[in-house]
Amino acid sequence: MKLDSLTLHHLRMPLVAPFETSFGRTTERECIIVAIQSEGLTGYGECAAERDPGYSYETAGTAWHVIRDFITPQIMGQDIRDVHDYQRRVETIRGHHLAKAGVEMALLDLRGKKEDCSLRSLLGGIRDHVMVGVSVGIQASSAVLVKTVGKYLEAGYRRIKIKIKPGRDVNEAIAVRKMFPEIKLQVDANSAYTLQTWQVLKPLDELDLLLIEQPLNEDDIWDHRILQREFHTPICLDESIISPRHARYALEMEACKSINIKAGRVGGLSQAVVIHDLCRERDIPVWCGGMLETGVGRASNLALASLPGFILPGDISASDRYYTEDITLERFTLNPDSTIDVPSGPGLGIKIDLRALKKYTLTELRLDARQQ
Ligand code: OSB
Ligand code: MG
Repeated sequence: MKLDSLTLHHLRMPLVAPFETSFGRTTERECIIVAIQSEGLTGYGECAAERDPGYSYETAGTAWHVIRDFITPQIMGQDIRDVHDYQRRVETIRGHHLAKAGVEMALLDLRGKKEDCSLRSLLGGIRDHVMVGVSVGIQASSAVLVKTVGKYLEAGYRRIKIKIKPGRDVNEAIAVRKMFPEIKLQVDANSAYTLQTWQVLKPLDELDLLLIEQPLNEDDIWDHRILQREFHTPICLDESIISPRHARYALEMEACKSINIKAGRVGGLSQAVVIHDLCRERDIPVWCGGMLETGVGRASNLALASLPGFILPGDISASDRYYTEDITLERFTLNPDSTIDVPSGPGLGIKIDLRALKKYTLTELRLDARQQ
């Protein structure tokens, strides 16, 4: 596949409601959309790096720099055979997984379009619709949280995740569990606790939660092992798993009983599939995480979640949970059984709304093969 040019779009899109986690509050989401042109076709990818280095050290700014100055020169004007070829070329760039993943997604969309094959098939997906849930940010009070959760349940979501942080944890979870005794419920701390402060979370173990996501720091895989021994509830790792190697470490250490797989965090869909396979061999259930993606990243998440090992509901909600206007012509909707259909068209199976893309683009940069 000979690559002719690559265009970067730095986007800022208003969320339907602010999204608050232990690391901050987002009202307008930023990301980088990557468009790769090759032999008359265009492949799109979404780099989920946010404005601030809260969830990850990467930001939209660092991703722009790394894609423009380091990734693009490795691939532009070149014949890229497949994702393994791509991964080999970017191997010398340390870290910056969100940046690498955004470009890989565009390459896979291109390949699917060239071969008239859906991303789902390219990845080895087996489902045409996937179980989903909703990730609810920290609300003004536990009463507001209970109301917000009720609204999502009414909309048809059958799995709820609530964000927690010190001072806003056990009480929130108890309030939701009391009002909705039967629902599938889980919590996500986004690294807000330590081995010194985790004890306050102990009552969570009595709430019949599906899992407790990333209570400790990104580089605390060993400490998560210590914590998992204190809880019956499965610990699930998100931030800590940045590669197939880290997944293996966590599983060998018994630091968790589940992994939230995000293609961005692990350097691309190809790496996400490797982690999926590793977990499947060991009967470790995985699920697909989200990062408030546009329709581009959402299509990719749906394709990934269609692999057989994704047996827990993913953080992939309907488009209207995030944006009143999206950059894809398709809008993803929730089916009555709390599933969303996996796109079946070539590549990501979506069409870009070029007018909306332009509307939300802060900066655009085209890099041609000749300039490299
Ligand atoms: O920790 O899973 C997370 C959003 C941004 C960054 C990190 C996380 C999240 C979410 C939202 O929980 C998931 C979604 O609905 O996209
Ligand atoms: Mg998380």
